[in-house]
Amino acid sequence: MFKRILIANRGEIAVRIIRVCRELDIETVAIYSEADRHSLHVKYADYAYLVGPAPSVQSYLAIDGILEVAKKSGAEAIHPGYGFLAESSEFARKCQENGIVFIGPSPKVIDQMGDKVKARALMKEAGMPVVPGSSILDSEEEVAKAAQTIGYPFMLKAVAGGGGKGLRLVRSSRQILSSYRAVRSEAASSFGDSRLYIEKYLDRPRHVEVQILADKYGRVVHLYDRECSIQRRHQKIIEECPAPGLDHRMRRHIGRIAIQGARAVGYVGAGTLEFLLDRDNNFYFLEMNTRLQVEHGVTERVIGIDLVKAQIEIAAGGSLPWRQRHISPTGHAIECRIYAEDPENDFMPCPGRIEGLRLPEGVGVRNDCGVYEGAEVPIHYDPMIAKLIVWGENRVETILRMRRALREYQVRGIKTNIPFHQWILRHPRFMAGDFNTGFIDEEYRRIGDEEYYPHKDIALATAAIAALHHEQQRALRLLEQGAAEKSQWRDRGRRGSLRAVPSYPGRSWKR
Ligand code: MV4
Repeated sequence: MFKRILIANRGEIAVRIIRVCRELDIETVAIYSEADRHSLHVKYADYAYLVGPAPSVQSYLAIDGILEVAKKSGAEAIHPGYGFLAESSEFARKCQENGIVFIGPSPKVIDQMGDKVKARALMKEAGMPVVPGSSILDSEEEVAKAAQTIGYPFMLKAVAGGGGKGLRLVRSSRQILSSYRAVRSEAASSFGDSRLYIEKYLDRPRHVEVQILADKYGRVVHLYDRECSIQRRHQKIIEECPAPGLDHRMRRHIGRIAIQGARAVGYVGAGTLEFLLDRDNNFYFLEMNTRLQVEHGVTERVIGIDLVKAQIEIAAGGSLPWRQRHISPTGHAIECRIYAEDPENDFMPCPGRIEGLRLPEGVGVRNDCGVYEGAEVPIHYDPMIAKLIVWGENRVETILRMRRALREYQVRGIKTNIPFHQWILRHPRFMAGDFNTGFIDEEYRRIGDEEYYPHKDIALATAAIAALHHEQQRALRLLEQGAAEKSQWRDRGRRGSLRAVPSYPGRSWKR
């Protein structure tokens, strides 16, 4: 096992990684920018090195400076966290060249999955369903020609894309030229790669992903699925494990398909395969993320496996100690990402000093928090300051518990999106599991409006609930009545009785 690891990241994820290193008796080396001198990850680590000024390009993205610190500090391995250099094949390659273990997959696999056309081709070959699409298109004429096969509307996408950049919906042939120019120049400036392709457009799909783990000896397991559709401008807000609305058969099927995909590319480490689900639950491979994800905690809670520990063990040459049959979901987990931003002012980032901070506690609650009372939230980085992860026996209990935890959450000095979470957790469509990637756009109006609280519209709530089975209807009626405050709550659902409804069957209580 490694004796010392450098964490090439900041905030809550750096703290998360440092914590598990402590448990494994591995020493930790933090890096920090001038804006992060007093940040939490610096206080938690055994050693800490200043790598540069506040802007990420000069600090958390400065590959050579970070490698220099790694060598100077005697770190044997680097954990990149998520964001920053986590999916930089150049960084992974340079780690290798300097005799330092990059905790993640090989540079080759990072490159292959970073090229969306290549990734699609490899996955299609491996038997995965992919959205009908084209190869690389070098001119607007080629786009027009490919559109004749794919049909309208279609998505024009950057080969190097991912996240929300380099992406355009094209509804008719008249839009081809302007879209082509826009996406091409955006791709060139954002990724330094202007290659494009097109895909058939799926209208407001759900975003479901599968977590996998693979060791160096060819063993691959899946850790079930997550629902990640609650997002705004490609920034995820709430994630759940497992995904509501998948029945057992489909859940197993998508997991097996994900393993097949990971095997096909010779994946090693923790990875995530993203899928789009259409209204009929047809699923299509979208892309593979070759890193630990922000939302890994919901999987950890429901599956009972520490993903960061697994990453470190795999990188150190360990073999996976589980077979697929040993891995099963228990109950339900939801994550609310806490952002320093103002939902009343178009979600503007709200950096500043945290004057007061009280985190929720109690049964089923996990806080992955990157800040403390008195800390400054810098403007230079992502506004996500913490994650609140809640577990319950089933989805309903988890929602009730999350509402309770959000009520306990107090942040003074800066604005946060906590009120926005409270609105989502009371929305009838959220409660019913009846949502997709269009949810926020469709439902969010303006905070302060009466309309902002559509859960007050009982007719809408009743309609959403009408589709559900009897026990679930009863549960959701309780939710409607604010059952959080009542103690006589029982989950009388029988195992298996909730298949194909927007809830995962937790273990039921004896009557
Ligand atoms: C799509 C799509 C519909 N059809 N592709 C957005 C981010 C990028 N990584 C892929 N994205 C999408 N690709 C086809 N063919 C809809 C989206 C999309 C989306 C995907 C996942 C999560 C949230 C999303 C929000 C809007 C659009």
